[in-house]
Amino acid sequence: MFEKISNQLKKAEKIVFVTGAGISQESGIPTFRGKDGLWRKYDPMKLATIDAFYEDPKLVWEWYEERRKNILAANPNPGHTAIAELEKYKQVSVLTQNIDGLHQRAGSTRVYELHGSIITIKCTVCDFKDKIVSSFSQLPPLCKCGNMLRPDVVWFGESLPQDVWKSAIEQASSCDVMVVVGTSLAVSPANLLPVYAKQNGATMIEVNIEQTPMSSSMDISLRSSAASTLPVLVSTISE
Ligand code: BV8
Ligand code: ZN
Repeated sequence: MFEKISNQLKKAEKIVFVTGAGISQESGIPTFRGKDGLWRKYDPMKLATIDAFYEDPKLVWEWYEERRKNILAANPNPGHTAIAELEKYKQVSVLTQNIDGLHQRAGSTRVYELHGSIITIKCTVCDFKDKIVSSFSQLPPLCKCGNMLRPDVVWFGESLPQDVWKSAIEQASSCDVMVVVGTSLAVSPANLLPVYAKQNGATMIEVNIEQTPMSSSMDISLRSSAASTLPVLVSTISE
């Protein structure tokens, strides 16, 4: 599977992963655009935008609470654990578009959440921010200051957290190997990260059950699943 680049993999010091909803699919979390896609049932522009939130905060909160319950009941899969395991052998960073926290639960210690986190909430007005520890008695939940709380995620039309985005560009621009896993690369600016890595001469690997716009510019693009492929990648590197 990785024979042709096993030397680059063994020599590599810094490996950066860019992950999307596809890496959590085998944990039972629906992807956005696949056949089981979340957005088959819901219209993304209807729910994952600030306008949608102010138009119908209860509906948007119900969507996130349904997803949060699903995520809390899910477990990391062998794809997540392989990436965490690789930290024993290499310097590893994970630039994830996912808000499910499964990389951290699998043991990864350097995770950049480009689109925020479903287990954190923040106030729409004051600077209150906290982890969600239980379910809410009412939706939308209110802050002590009286204003509505919202999920601490990045909605369409909102910019990514500047510090996270800056670090993500630094990581992508300074890695020896980039592994792009389970993302359709449909959403910007996250989909620029593989371009930064390629521009800086990284060895490019893609693991995705479908073709993506960058498949043809990868050194290796595997049409296979994250949970079955990433453990093979790690054993190739750690041999
Ligand atoms: C910004 C958090 C600017 C919330 C998400 C037109 C109109 C409006 C906006 C735009 C527009 N054109 C461009 C834009 C910009 C927009 C954008 O890119 N839109 C797209 C849809 C065209 N981007 C933004 O708005 C971003 N902000 O640009 O700000 C700005 C600048 C300055 C000042 C102000 C503003 C913000 C984008 C973040 C949006 N939030 N999520 C939530 O999750 O609820 S995006 C959402 O999509 C998720 O984060 C998700 O991760 C992300 C991308 O999807 P993927 O992860 O790639 O998932 P997908 O289902 O698409 O693909 C899964 C892949 O895995 C598939 O290829 C599948 O085949 C594969 N797969 C499936 N199973 C497996 C597998 N692979 C391996 N193994 C498996 N088992
Ligand atoms: Zn407040």
